[in-house]
Amino acid sequence: MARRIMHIDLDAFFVSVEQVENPQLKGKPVVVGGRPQGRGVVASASYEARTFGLRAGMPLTTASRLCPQAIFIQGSFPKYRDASQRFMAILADFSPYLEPMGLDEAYLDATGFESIHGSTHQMAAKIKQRIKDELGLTASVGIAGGKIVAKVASELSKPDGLLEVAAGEERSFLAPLPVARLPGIGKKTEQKLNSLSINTIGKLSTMSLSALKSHFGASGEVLHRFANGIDDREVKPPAAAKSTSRETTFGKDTRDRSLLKSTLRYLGERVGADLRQRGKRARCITLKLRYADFTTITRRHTLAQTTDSDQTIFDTGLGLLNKALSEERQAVRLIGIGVSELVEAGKQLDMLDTSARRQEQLNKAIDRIRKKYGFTAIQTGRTLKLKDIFPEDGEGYTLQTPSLSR
Ligand code: TTP
Ligand code: MG
Repeated sequence: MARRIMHIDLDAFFVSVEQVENPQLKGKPVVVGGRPQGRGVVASASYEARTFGLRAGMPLTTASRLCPQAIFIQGSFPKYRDASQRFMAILADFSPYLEPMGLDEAYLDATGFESIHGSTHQMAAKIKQRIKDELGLTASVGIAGGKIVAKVASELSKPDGLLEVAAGEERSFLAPLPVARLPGIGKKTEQKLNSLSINTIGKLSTMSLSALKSHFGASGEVLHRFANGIDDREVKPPAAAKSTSRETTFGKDTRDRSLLKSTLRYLGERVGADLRQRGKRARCITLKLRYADFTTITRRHTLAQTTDSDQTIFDTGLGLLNKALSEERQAVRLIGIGVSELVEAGKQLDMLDTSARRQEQLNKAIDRIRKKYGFTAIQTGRTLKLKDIFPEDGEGYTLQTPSLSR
């Protein structure tokens, strides 16, 4: 049976959630990302804002210059996470073969579901209707024989679109489109292709495999398949995350060690809470720093024993931070901490080690209080310092990029 793969992506997701909450924002140029003079970037722009050239990833200062009348919203991650969960739950009602990609998009394998809904097209229309009725959001859906063409189709149909590419028509559907439309082709690859006078996907599909490999190495083969509309990748339920991390950009580049430490402590506690909630322990701790000139470094440390303790995450991160700062004189723009090499928590704790046991009990008690009263209800002396710097919203501090603070 020919495969029918759907790609579903919500339109202007963060902005649309804000518009549902506050209908006065509908039909206007709206940006979620932060204050217009802030240092962040546009996370999401309404389609009205896009007519002024605004795009995700654009510095907010540029956005406000191009469109001074735009309404800038800080946003709030928990709200988008909730909407995302409700969106995914609707999709799961239609097919168990579901692969979420980030918050607002997913692939769904609809092969064999035609008879239930009349056609795959009608199934997609029903999905869109439920998203509209229950969330007040519009989605765009692409349908094709494989993931890559389904995704190109949904993007092409935006906003509020529905585009089906008939079986066998994948290659001719892609042919007239510019190469940049093919997912995976970034600015660099696009420029290189254009310099070879390859401007359309059709032209790309006629390039020989050996020529593509000589220009792009191993990814040349993938380019060749995708340009020809060939994509056998299955729709797979997501594997459990293999790592977790938190990071933030400072309002001003800083050399203040005590601020760096406090922020590291706070981010480390969020990572620790995340680990414990998922019943995991980690063996590897990674510190990330971005300096004023945008140079970014990561430093990792592998522990002798796995951990889920805030104290160990912080102590290890602090060791890495002190070492990094002794090697570099520049001010710090961004700091982050993460854990990886995760294992099931189980009973790996060395029970002879009473200090480890005490730490575990302490972390559990803290998690319980936070669950009930919010993350900042209980704090170490170190993170209290952040009170003067970052706003709180009950769920925790709102760091530099509010729409992504979690
Ligand atoms: P997208 O689906 O790429 O963008 P979108 O939903 O805002 O707009 P479109 O109609 O084109 O799909 O990303 C989904 C959300 O992810 C977006 O609303 C905000 C967030 N996001 C960022 O935070 N930073 C980014 O650079 C991008 C691209 C998205
Ligand atoms: Mg989207």
